[in-house]
Amino acid sequence: MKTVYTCFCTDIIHEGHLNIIEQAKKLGSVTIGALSDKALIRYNKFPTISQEERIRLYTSLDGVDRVVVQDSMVYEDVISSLKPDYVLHGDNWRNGPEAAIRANVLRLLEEYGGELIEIPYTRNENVKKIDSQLKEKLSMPEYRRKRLRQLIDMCPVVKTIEAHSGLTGLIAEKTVVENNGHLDQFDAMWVSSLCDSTAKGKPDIELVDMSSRLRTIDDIMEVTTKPIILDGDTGGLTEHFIYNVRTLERMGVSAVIIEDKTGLKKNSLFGTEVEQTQDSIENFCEKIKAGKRVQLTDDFMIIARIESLILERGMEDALTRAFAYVDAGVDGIMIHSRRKEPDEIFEFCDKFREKVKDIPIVVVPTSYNQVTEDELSAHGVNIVIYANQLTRSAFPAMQQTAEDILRNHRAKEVDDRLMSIKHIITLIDEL
Ligand code: SPV
Ligand code: MG
Repeated sequence: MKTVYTCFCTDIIHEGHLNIIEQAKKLGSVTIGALSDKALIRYNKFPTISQEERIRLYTSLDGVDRVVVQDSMVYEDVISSLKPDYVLHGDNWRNGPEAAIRANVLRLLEEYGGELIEIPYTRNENVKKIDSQLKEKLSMPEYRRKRLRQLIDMCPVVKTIEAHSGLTGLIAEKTVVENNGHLDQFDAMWVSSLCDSTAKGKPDIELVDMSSRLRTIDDIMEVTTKPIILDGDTGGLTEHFIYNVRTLERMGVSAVIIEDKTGLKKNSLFGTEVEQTQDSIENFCEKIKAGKRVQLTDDFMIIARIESLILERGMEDALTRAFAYVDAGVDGIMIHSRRKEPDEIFEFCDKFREKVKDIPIVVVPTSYNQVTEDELSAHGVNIVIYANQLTRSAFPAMQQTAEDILRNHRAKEVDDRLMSIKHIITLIDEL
């Protein structure tokens, strides 16, 4: 009997999947690959049910003889171990980032005479509705909130990009690239105080108040499903912070990062060029404890950001604070630096990890931007935040366009660098 292989990456079975099984059955014995959690996350399809539940779901389907786990979007391992006569797939992977995966499957099959069979992708109202229901589920507060902790457990590094509007949220949500046959995407969003303030034309000094920050978060939440980490600045007065923790938790924000500064906060990238005051360890620990006390779920995270290296108070001070904040019950430590080299970040992480294994470390490699995610991960980092690059790339592009229109008294000269009208009107999903 011939063997047929097809890979599923879904939490809900609809008629499109049943059609694939129907066609597969006609060709031979059917093996379904259940894409692992790790691979699903990398592929921008965060699971809403566990890997075991997906395996049970696929096994229960009529016509399925066997279910195996496929641990990567690349079919290399599964094809070389199963050597199926046929691989079945919907024809929707011919274009876009998945085309490289398809090309690789064709190459693998050619090596031993296997065949790829493509079935027209089922597009109808029912399938569309199921897809959007899944997306809706992921955007609900109870799913979104816990997703950051799930990602920390499942990913070597949680790749986080800044978002400050619905539009930047969409970029964080939807950008997928193909890289050496693998697909890559961002895992989470950082609602930066710098970029949120800049987008409003205001300085980054806690001038944009919490109501306005919550409005930004809501705009982003409206159009995305990925988890949100809020840059909570200093957290403000403890008496206010506790109310904000409750609000953020209820909205479905996954984490707030508060920095150990007090008084008029200025952006850390100014370093010691401006006057900034670090909070005392005692006060800051009280703020952390108060926040943890009012939190209602186990999902939400309060992360302490240490400014000792920014303020040039030294490594010992940074580590002393880190251990004190851990003792106060914090869920993660962010260590910030504005050096050009990552050495002090590596040193901090290595020394912190000697003592504390299980508290996530967050970093923001803005000034030491040559460092790779792999290098940071090797030093025990869990979350990498690209904190302002979207804003910094958009601003010069917009400014140049404005200048060129003024110079030419018309818009023709800028046209070839603009997104097409056709593209911009399809950027936003219609309901
Ligand atoms: C932000 O993005 O607002 C931050 C990170 O706080 S930094 O600007 O590097 O201080
Ligand atoms: Mg900030």
